[in-house]
Formats: sequence, C-alpha cells, structure tokens
Amino acid sequence: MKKKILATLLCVAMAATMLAGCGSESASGNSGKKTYAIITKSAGNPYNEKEAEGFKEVIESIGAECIIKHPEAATADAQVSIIQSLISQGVDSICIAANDENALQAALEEAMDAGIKVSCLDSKTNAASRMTFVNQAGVQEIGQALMDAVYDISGGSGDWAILSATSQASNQNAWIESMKSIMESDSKYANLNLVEVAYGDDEPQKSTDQTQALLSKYPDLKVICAPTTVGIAAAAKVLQDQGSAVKLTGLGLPSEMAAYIGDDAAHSCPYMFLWNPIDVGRLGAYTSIALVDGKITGKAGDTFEAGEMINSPYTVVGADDGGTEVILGAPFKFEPSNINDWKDVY
Ligand code: RAM
Repeated sequence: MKKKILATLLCVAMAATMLAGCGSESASGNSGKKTYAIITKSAGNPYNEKEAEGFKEVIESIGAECIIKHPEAATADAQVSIIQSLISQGVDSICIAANDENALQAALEEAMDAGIKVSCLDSKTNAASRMTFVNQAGVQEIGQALMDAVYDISGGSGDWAILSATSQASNQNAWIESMKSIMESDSKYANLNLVEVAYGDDEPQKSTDQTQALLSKYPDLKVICAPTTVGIAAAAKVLQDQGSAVKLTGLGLPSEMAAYIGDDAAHSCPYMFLWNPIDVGRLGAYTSIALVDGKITGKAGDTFEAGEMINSPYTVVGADDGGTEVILGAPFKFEPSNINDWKDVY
C-alpha cells in the first residue's frame, strides 16, 4: 500500500514538473533553440510553399527551429487564430504574408507587446502592425511592367480585365492601384479600357470560373492580366483549352506556366513576370533573424547580412505607407526564350 502511495506521489510530482516545464517554456523553447514562424496566405498554393521552403532552409541553417503555418483559407480570421497560438507558444518571431492590411493589427500588436519580432513578407499589413516588410519588388516597378505588357500584347487599345486573388490582399491591391494610376496618368494608354477587376481568391476553381465569366461577359476582351500565380495558371488553362484569342499576362510561376508560354496562337501567354519566391522566404528569414538578434529594429537605414543572397547586405528603406520595407530585387520577365531554363527551378 505504502509503495502504491509513493508511486502515485512520484507520478504526480513528475507530471507537475512536466507541466511547469511546458508552462514556463521560454521564447526559445526547452531546447534553448530560438523559434521562427512563417505564416503564409493559404494552404495549397505552390507559391506559398516555395516561400516557406526558402524560409525554413535559412532558419535551419543556423540551427534554430522553424514553424510553418499555411492557413486553411486566405482570410484574416484564419491568420488571427494562428497568431494567437504562436503568442501562447512564445515564439521569437513571426513573418507573415498578410491576408488583410488592417485586420491583423490587434493580434500582431499583442505579439509585439509580448516581445515577438513581427515582420511581413509578400503581402504587407499596415505600418503599425509590423516592424518591417520584405517586399518582392517595388510596387511601381511591378505596376509598370504589367501595364506595359497589357499595352504591348493588346496592341495598345481595346478591352482588358484583371483577375486578382482576394479583394483584401494588400500586395495585389497595391499592384492594381499602380497599374490604374499609370494608365490614367499617361495618354499612351488612353485607348485601353479596363472592364473589370475579378477576384479568384487564389483558389483554382474560383479563378477558372471567374475567367470563364470574363470571357462570356466581354466578347471584345483582348487581354487578361492576373497578378497572382494561382489566377494566371487557372486562366492560362481556360484560354488555351478553349483556343481563345484572348491573351494573358501577369505574375506566374515558371513551373506552372511553361506549357502556356509561347508567342503563337497555340499558347495563351506571350510572357509574364515574377521573382524567386524561395528567395522571398529566405530574405524573410534573414530579416527575422536580424530582428531577433537585435541587429536591426526595422527602421529605415538599418542594414543586415543575408548569407549568400545576391544583393546582401540589404538595407531597410522607407515604404509608401509610412512604415519600412526591404526590397528583394526587380521583377523578372519569363518568355519563350528563357522559360525552359526556369521551369524546374520554381
Ligand atoms: C499568389 C499570391 C501571392 C503573390 C503571388 C504573385 O501566389 O497571391 O501573394 O505574391 O501570387
């Protein structure tokens, strides 16, 4: 009997120690390792998986722990609950591709108040919700490249439409606004008529349906511009399968678009743009590490090393919204002459 009581007491004591261990788990976890989290826009998007792959590679190369979270849907609500669980876990940093510019503010401010270093990549929050933002390329440069592509592919006149991701995505909205203001500010584009901005929510089926709807609503449509990798891949398939005369451009993954890029009638996309999403993730990781190590605070003028990355060291610069950003590089053009060199890379 005595033995039984002793054994029970021992178990209770062990359980209490384990619980205390969990409860008091520091930001660096029991292992003493620092923990770096990345939250992408949503699951099932190969672009987001590439970003996470680059982030993980860098975090693991310094012997730290990487947490990857892909929300079920590209919504702010799904991201808020992930942020809350990461706060309770006591991670050291969160790098997030925001599904909404303002709706994450309360959760991210709570994270920063708890000492977690918060940055964005791909799609930013408002300035108050982040320390800095890893931007894939300048907004104006992307807007200009896309607008010039629409001009060139349409022959300079006629109806065109945009197929975007979600209506709340700050990156897509910034690129669309930039295209619109370029179009309005230069008479060169006066004969182009933007008929609609449609939203496929970065879901393949919805993007397919939206493309079909654009085709039936606008019989004179000449060009669709899809500044989303999910949207452009869905639209490319619809147009090419139907043998449509409508042409496509935008931002796409070479691996998903190789079959559609060509300058003859059999291909739906003459050319498109992107950057390396693996590098977006890598730079997000180096930024998180620099924030956690206290090498930068995210203010303009801060500089930090980013391993073997081509433009390292990077400098934090002022962003249009009053916050700061770190720019990865320039958008790259994928066309028939180079698509085969890239289709197996990302
Ligand atoms: C989609 C996402 C992502 C965007 C790319 C170009 O995969 O919407 O945020 O940066 O397209």
